[in-house]
Amino acid sequence: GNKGGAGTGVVTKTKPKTKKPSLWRVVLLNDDYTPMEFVVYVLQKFFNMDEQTAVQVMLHVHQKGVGNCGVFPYEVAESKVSQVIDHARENQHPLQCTMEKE
Ligand code: TYC
Repeated sequence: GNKGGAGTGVVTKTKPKTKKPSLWRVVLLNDDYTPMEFVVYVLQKFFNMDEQTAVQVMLHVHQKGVGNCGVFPYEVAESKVSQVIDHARENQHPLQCTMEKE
């Protein structure tokens, strides 16, 4: 803002002290092997979706190859991706999950 007032030539810039956390989209990728019901379970368990929404998202990924699970601050998104991949590997499914900046 112009803190000196009109015509003084004094201009100070006010910088916000805190940054908004950047948001990251968590996406699920299709594969030929992970069972549909496993994907539906993952969406309910880790993304708090109701069953109907989870089925819709799973079918979207199955048909289009990729789909949106939600948008979160960086550390939350990172944690979701890890939980999904860990749970998939524990059950020997190749399910892939990643994150992209909003
Ligand atoms: N394509 C899988 C099947 O036919 C189902 C599936 C859906 C897998 C979504 C992964 O992210 C995925 N069993």
